Amino acid sequence: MNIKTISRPGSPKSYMTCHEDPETLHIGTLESHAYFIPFAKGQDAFAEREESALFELLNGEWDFDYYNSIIDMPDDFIKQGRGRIPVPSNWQLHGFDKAQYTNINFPLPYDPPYVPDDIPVGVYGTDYQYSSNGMRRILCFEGVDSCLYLYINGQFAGYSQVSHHTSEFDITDLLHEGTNRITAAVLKWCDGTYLEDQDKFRLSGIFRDVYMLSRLENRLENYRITADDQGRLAVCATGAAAKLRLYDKDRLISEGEVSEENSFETTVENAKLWSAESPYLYRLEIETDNELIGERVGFRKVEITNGIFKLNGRHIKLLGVNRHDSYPDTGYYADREKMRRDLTLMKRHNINAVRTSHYPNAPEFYAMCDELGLYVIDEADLETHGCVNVYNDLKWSRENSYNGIALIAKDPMFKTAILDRERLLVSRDINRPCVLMWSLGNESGWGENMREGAKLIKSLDSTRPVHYESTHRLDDTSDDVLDMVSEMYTSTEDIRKFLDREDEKRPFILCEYCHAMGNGPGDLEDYFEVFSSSDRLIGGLVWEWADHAVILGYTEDGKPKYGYGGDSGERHDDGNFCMDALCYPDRTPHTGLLEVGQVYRPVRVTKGSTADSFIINSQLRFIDAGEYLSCKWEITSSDGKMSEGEFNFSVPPMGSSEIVIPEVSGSFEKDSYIRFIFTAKNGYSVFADGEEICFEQIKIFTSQKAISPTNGKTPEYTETPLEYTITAGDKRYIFNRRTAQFDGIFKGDKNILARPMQYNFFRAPVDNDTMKQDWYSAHLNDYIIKVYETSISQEQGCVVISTSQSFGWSIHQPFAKMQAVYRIDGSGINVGCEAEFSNKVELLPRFGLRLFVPKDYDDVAYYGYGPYESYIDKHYASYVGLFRADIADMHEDYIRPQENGSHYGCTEMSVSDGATKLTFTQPEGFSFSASQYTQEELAAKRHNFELKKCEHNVICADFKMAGVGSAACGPQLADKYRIPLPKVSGSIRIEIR
Ligand code: IPT
Repeated sequence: MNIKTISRPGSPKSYMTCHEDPETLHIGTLESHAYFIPFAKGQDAFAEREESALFELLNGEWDFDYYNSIIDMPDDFIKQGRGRIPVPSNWQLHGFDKAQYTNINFPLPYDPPYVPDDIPVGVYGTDYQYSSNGMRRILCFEGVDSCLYLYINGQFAGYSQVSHHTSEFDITDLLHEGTNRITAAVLKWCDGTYLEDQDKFRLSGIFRDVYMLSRLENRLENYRITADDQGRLAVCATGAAAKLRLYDKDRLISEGEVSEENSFETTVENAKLWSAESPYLYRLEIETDNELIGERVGFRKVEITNGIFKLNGRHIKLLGVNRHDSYPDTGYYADREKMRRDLTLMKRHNINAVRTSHYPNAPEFYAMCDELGLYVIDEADLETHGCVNVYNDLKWSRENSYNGIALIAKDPMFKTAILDRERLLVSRDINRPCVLMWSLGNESGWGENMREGAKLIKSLDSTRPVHYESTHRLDDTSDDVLDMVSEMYTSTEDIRKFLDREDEKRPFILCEYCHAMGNGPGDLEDYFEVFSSSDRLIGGLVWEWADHAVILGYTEDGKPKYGYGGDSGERHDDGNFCMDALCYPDRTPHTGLLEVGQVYRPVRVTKGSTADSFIINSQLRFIDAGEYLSCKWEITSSDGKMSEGEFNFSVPPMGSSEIVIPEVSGSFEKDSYIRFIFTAKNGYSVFADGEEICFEQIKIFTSQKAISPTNGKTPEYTETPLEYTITAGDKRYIFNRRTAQFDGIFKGDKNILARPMQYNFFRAPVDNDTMKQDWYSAHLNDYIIKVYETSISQEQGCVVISTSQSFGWSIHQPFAKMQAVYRIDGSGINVGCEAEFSNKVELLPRFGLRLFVPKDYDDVAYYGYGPYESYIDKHYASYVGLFRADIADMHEDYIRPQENGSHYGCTEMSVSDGATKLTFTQPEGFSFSASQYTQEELAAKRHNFELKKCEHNVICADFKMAGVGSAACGPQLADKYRIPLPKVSGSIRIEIR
């Protein structure tokens, strides 16, 4: 049913014919131009835009009518106004319609340019007071999903789509003195929806600021600023002529005029250049007859020479992150405070680049990146990912089936729309120094339309390279118009292979890597190492910045209950794939972000040429790290701190400098480490002076290793057919011969074991454990024990129990067979075991012991990687030290519960109830976790707020724990982070004191 046939001719509804017409993208809008906000003369043009006398913010409560279907929207919808909604917002977060989380799949039938007849519509209305003063009124929407029909006093004023772009309407001719009615009918879907298939909650409405500008008919329409690394500034303009004044802080350094005929050019001697490390900005005042505009200018040059990406003549690495506009409370809306919070948090974790995945952000975002110093990959509002499933038949084995993604990229129907999106991107953000490259979009395949898009961008801006991940295509359209090769989730080995390619001279970027879903990523340092191996590698951007969530309600203690795909009753959804980030939805850092902060650190320390010397290697490209960083050091062992000191240093950009710490040559008995702790000074980045930025820990002494010798008097034992009882002073052990498990470990008459001590092969799958089904099939989580043999004897001061057993379930052979020996002495047990796993276990998550202890065993102390959760491949934010924690604080509260809180590289761990202490030691290192939740509970629940605490505390002492990797959307866990199979042995000492 066409909208035309259901509405009265002449009614406002009869104008609604654009949203299924891919050639009609904007009606009544001004030509797109560089973003700026004019101020009145005499004002401070560098103030926040709300200060401008020519700017009226129209945000606030608007009238709102929601219709499930455009068909049911009455002809006189303009006169309605029953409900209210905040502008900006997304209507799904205000009780209308529901949020849908879909990643790749289109949220509507693929039938372009058509969309379903029953399109949900939100009709927004507000009043605007007008009194004529010779100025035009320009109504600006910075973001509306998916399109809007605009009416002023009931008269059709225009139409626009492209959700993440500014649409400006000169509405003056439709205004009358006094109260005027602005109505925006926003449709949930339009033909543009096929081009906005980004992996996100699908939300609708006016989601960015709305404002009115008052400007003269003859006005400055657009201007272009270029400022390079030689201090050359050029400004050209269209519309009115303007006077220009360039300031360095408050000092006027150059002035002149620009007009349509004459551009302005000047050279600043010894210009201070802009970079993420030193985001120096000059101020340019642009003055016309009645307006003043404040621009911040950064002198810098981006280039690619000989396959090397450079800023200001130096190769830089982008150590970045992908960021979506996504907030549980405000949906797609990021106000200035939220943007600043995100960007500051990035800077605090040494991130230097952000890709605006996968659409342009609000204009003010870029001003903040200029100011704070972040390199931006600015991406067009374009993703057609769902074509993958449209094009392909159901046989997923088909070779190159992913190429179907390029369906729209080569479809002439969408050429105009794709070019429109590229033009809008460049024209709005062209003056921003932070934008180092343009990105054509995401996951839309390669084809003629994309090629034309790249060419268009190059014609609009020759000063920045063009980025796009063009891997998949349906024809042989060349991608030689792209300035770099971009891939996502490529393994480190394949990146190394790229470097060997003879046929490819362009640099390489990983526009997405280290999928940070849940407990991960575990391969950041490996990627950093590869990035550092060649200047042909531009670097990479972690996927992604913040978990996307909706708030389902609140817990009794007032915490939001976060929901994800499937929690809103969607027709189809992609579950928790939107929880794949470095921050929780409220921007509390995941431990993954702490890892990023450490891996992306500005300085690294390595051992020097003599035993007591070290080399500080700077990762910075433009500033002397010593000017902004101080260093403290401390030498520690499991006995604590042995010496400490501090020093200042100087290290040229990308250079190194050697320092000597004589204390390192002292004599040590135990494993000893030196830790260099770098703190900020002289206002480094966003850090407060004295604040810790990063550290480096280096082992300086390795002691001889031996499990502690046996202690005390030889214990006594008794045996029955089903049980061994061992007595050692006030300790008593009950060993169950039927299960080959200790049922009891008594100190006095108190049993420390609330359940039998068991072997543990399972962990609550982390999101990256993509092989978890194999674990369930093998029944690693709920095995049956078969005991072949048990024996007991007294040997060398110990009681020795030997067992032979297996672990399995129905259907298959046992997944593991094991021989174990327990040597019990006066103060504890030395556990030793050797297991051989069957072909049903390809990747073993863990191998260790699990003990359930009474609740009052809650005081945990350990010597190993802390204070954060740590794994073999995810321990860079942690260091080896002595830590103490309450068990309640050792849980990392992932929204979809999963394995968490482990500590890697421990040589000792103890848990105590204040009177008795249970201590585990293994000088070669082990992992442990101490938790109030069982792995079964963590594995079973979809949300953190559903978790029930176990009636006991759960101690897992793991001989080995597999790495966490980033396989949810990346390469499989590297061999070096797996538990080597099929034969694995484990040993640990357990003492009871
Ligand atoms: C990649 C997308 O580009 C990104 O938007 C996000 O969806 C990510 O995956 C998964 O979280 S595409 C992937 C199929 C390689």
